[in-house]
Amino acid sequence: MSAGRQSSAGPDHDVLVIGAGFAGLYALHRLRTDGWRVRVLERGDGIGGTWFWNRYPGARCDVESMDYSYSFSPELEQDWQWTERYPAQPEILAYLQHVAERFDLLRDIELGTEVTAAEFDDHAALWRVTTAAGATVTARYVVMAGGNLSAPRDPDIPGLDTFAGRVLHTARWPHEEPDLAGARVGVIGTGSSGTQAVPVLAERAAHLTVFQRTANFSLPAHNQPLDPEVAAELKARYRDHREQVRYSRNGQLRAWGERSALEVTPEERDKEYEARWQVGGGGFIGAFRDLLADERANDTAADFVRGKIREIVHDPAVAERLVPSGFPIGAKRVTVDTGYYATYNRPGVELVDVRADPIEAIHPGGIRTASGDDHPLDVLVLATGFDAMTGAVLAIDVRGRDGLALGEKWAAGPRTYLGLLTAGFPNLFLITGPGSPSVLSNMVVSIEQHVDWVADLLGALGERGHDEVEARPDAEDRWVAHVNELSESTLFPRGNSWYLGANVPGKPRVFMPYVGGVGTYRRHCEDVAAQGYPGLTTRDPAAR
Ligand code: N01
Repeated sequence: MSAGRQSSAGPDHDVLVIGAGFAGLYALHRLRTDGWRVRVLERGDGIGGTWFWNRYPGARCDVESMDYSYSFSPELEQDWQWTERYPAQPEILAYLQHVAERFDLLRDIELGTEVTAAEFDDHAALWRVTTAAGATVTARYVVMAGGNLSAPRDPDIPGLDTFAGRVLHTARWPHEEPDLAGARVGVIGTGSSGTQAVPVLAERAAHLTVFQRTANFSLPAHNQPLDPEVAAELKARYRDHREQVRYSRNGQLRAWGERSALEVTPEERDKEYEARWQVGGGGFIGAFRDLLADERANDTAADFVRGKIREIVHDPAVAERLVPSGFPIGAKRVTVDTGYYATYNRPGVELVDVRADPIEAIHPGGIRTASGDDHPLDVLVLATGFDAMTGAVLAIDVRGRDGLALGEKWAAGPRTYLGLLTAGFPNLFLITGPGSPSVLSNMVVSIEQHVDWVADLLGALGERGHDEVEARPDAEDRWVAHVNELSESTLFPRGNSWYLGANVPGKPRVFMPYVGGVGTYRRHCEDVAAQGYPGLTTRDPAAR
């Protein structure tokens, strides 16, 4: 379908896309194919978004490679050969580079261009976007494609800036790999990034100290080379597979258990858990239908993983420190690792429980804890996470109708319609925004769905001869209530997770992703479009 450009006069561009990761690249391709004049602004010096920045040792996706890839081009998906079951960061980045070259995207991307402000001009119905270099560009529409996990957080620990050695954040890892040979390395943080980095850092460093505040549940990836026969078999039915994935629960075809964990015998339960543990990956959490809904059911899965930790880790005292407690498995994102727990059996690897013995200060030579223990370090790795879901958008001073600041509108938590638009901010689209499945899904599947929905909406607007679109406040209120109601029926809000904003002091505690599932959500969005977008108001330029 070709919407065609709306006007050659007026704004500099029809659409400005902010971010050149998976979302921005596909947005550029799709919208440009539809005939719009599109420009992408990217703060990094290269494309790839998350996969440009997060190049720490061990960085790997926890979605299988043949699913963590675009589906929009049957030729692309046939031509590209993944080499491992779970793709490592360099391979994903190479894939995105290939996509950018293959679809001639680079000519419309401005690298090293950080957007600092975006203001809607009510009178002209266009966005005025300002960059850190002080340039201003205008566009009719803005697509926020900056990602859900792209505003890294440094820990608020006294003395961090006094450390004499090198400080590295997993999400700002240097392009030239640091030489850690002979170094005493400390890692703060044991979420997905820390859990992936620790086993590799342990191999490279002379001594590794891991500072753990919350023990997390981690599942083995069982990563392996991708069997060419398995890949060929999937490629033979890729189209059909992709269609099923689009209507699946989380953008991956997993076997979701239909039974309750409480209606089977303990032996049957453990057999199922063991089978899934051996397969590897996040599918473990789908073993029974109620693991994320019923605390007693959840306890059975949590206990199984606790047993595994005690089995793997030789020193019982270390094992006990690694055993998570106090929150349901899955309420904080489970991590998927390669040899994480076994790393603590290596000589020269130390685990410090900083909940029991909090970090008091970082000093030039290392880290001192409240008990007075001192940990001398040459390199400090921060795996301390992100201001998730809203951080990247709110880092930009976004002002909508009548100068309303997005930060002000979202002061008590993000409010969106479908996770795609927010009332008072016309012609602004959020790709995988809060209130959509986003981080609870295979991001590539959700990104393609959002970009296609926005592109179809712009096409429909063009057909109406309109060039302004905005979420209706009543539709937004209903959507926010629906998203909240769904999350309250699960165990998700019981973890102090970044899903809730709990990792950022002062951030409102609102469970941000939509938990109803990718397929259900997609059908809802399709219905909205089929009904002519009843939750949106559109405007005719002649009325201005
Ligand atoms: O960040 P996190 P992440 N003192 O927020 C600790 C995706 N991802 O970068 O739990 C001491 O999960 C903090 O402790 P606590 C994935 O969605 C995917 O690891 O707050 N510790 C926690 O242990 C993931 O969930 C992949 O008590 C401090 C850690 O730092 C998301 O990104 C790979 C502290 C932060 O963990 C974020 O993961 C990587 C302090 N002051 C990331 N401040 C894959 O696809 C924070 N912490 C596999």
